Amino acid sequence: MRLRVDLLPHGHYPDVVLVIDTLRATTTAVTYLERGADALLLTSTPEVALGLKGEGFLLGGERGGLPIPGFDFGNSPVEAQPQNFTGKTVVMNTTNGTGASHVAAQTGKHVFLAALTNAHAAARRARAQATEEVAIVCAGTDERVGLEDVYTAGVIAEYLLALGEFSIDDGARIALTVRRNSGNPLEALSSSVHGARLSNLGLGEDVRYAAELSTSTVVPTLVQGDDV
Ligand code: 3SL
Ligand code: MG
Repeated sequence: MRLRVDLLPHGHYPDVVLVIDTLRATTTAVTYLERGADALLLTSTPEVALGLKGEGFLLGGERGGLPIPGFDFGNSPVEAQPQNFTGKTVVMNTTNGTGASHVAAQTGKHVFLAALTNAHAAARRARAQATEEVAIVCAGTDERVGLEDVYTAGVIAEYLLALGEFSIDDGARIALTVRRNSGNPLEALSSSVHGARLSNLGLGEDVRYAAELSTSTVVPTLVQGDDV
């Protein structure tokens, strides 16, 4: 079995893919489902999301970290946490996370969303489904590598290596090295460029929430349907 970590999304994924956007899209996605959402729809643009607004659909997303006009929610797990989304589909559009998911879904056989909050469960699901490769794909920010995503990839890689034999690529070695040398999750996320940017926007609570390790067993699964 191969374990591969892509520091940014690209390429062909033949088997299982775990998409990571720890700050904040995949962390928020886990929270929506934990809080009862029936499903998530990840759209290609905010306009597509706005076109779906109506009965049974709630819109969540951001640009520049801030809520998109016309959307019901930003991209904040702390905002989502006290809500009840039972009976609702949450339509998400974010700057990097939803796009990375679309890249993975083009070829991946089984595509899951992963974060620190569901790291253990995501690793177990990936190991159970994979027949040849687990690819961990970091969303990054504006096509630049994000420490928070690589750190999370390293955490999940550690869990996977404890679950079975893998041959690992250089991306996985880098992620494991980052995980071992960047302190605890909150230290790592807080010291990242995007973590600092969110804190400057007054969203430091989201960074703290996203740094909680394996608090959830929810693993969002991408189901490919009509192109949205
Ligand atoms: O880039 C994304 O998809 C977002 O998760 C970024 S933010 O943390 O919501 O600003
Ligand atoms: Mg991000």
